[in-house]
Amino acid sequence: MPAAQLGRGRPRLTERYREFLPLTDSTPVLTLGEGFTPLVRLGRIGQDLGLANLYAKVEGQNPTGSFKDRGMVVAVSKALEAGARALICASTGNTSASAAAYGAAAGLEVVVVLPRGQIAAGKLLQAQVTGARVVAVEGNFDLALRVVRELAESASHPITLVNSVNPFRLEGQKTAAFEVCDDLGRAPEILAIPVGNAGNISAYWAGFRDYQAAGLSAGLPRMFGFQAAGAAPIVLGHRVEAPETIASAIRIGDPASWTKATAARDESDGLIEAVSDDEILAAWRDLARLEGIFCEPSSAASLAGIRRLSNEGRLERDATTVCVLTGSGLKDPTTAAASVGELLVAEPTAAAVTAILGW
Ligand code: AN7
Repeated sequence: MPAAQLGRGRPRLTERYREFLPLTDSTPVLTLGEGFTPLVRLGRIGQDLGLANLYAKVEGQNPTGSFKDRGMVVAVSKALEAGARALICASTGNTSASAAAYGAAAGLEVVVVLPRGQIAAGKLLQAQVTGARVVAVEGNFDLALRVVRELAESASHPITLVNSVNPFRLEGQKTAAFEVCDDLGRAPEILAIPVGNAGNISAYWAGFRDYQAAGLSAGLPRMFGFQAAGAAPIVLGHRVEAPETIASAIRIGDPASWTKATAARDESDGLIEAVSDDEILAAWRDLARLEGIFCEPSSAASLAGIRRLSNEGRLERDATTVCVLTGSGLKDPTTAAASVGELLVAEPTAAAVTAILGW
């Protein structure tokens, strides 16, 4: 297939930012339509908090419903270029959904190793339906990652590890920072983001720096990372053996990109703090009810953190603040179902519906 864009349709992410990506003329072209996600002003929540310039980067609008697609498209393209036949990853759910989809599109075998019983229902189904072989192991994500790292090193046939320890993943994920700058016309002053394995905060920071160095954006944000309180190794300064939080995507006790994340924090005059499950769920509910944005619970850690800092008087009111909402709410129907009331049931008449609504 020719690499050229046809007509005036939607551009391809890997073309739009090609100069910043490790792609060559011999890298196969692969796309599911990743990137170009909206930056949405959080008008009602911003007003409540007294923050005039509060935005969400809605990453749930990627092809498999999370930001992982930005890095996966690059990692799988490079795996194809290198002659890989199979992909492998560990995951809290979104990486496996993305790897399974891009692997299917590329015609590669995909194996995902997941912590048993800890994956949101939608994510597990995505991997299964798109044809990945799913292996559930007892234990947590950190253990599963250890297993796949060993497998990728020792396997007798060419198999590519597509966790974020694969450098092409973070290269692709930088594109989200480029988009934020393009939409705002400059870098934001604060970038708030959930932190799990700590790849994304590292990728954003690298992206903001690259874009500024290329003369394409002015300024650099302070990077504000938020971990769930029960899975906050970077905040505590030590590994967490049994991480626990309702935010299953970031239930990680030993982040692979720990050092990069603390460098991003320190170089940007930022912070990495913990938010409780209650704070996460409150932010998640408000994003849906006040802004119409249905993200997954882990994603709301970014807004939960901003809300806490705002309430503590630690934010400048007019600072341009972007909360990254990393995944779609449809991923985790179980948590969603537990948060809503009983369905109203009525006879199919206007009178019966009127009565049950109390109008
Ligand atoms: C929705 O899928 O680690 O700090 O295996 O799915 O870059 O790890 C997911 C992580 C935030 C944290 N929000 O990003 C996986 C996985 C959502 C996520 C994160 C994840 P990183």
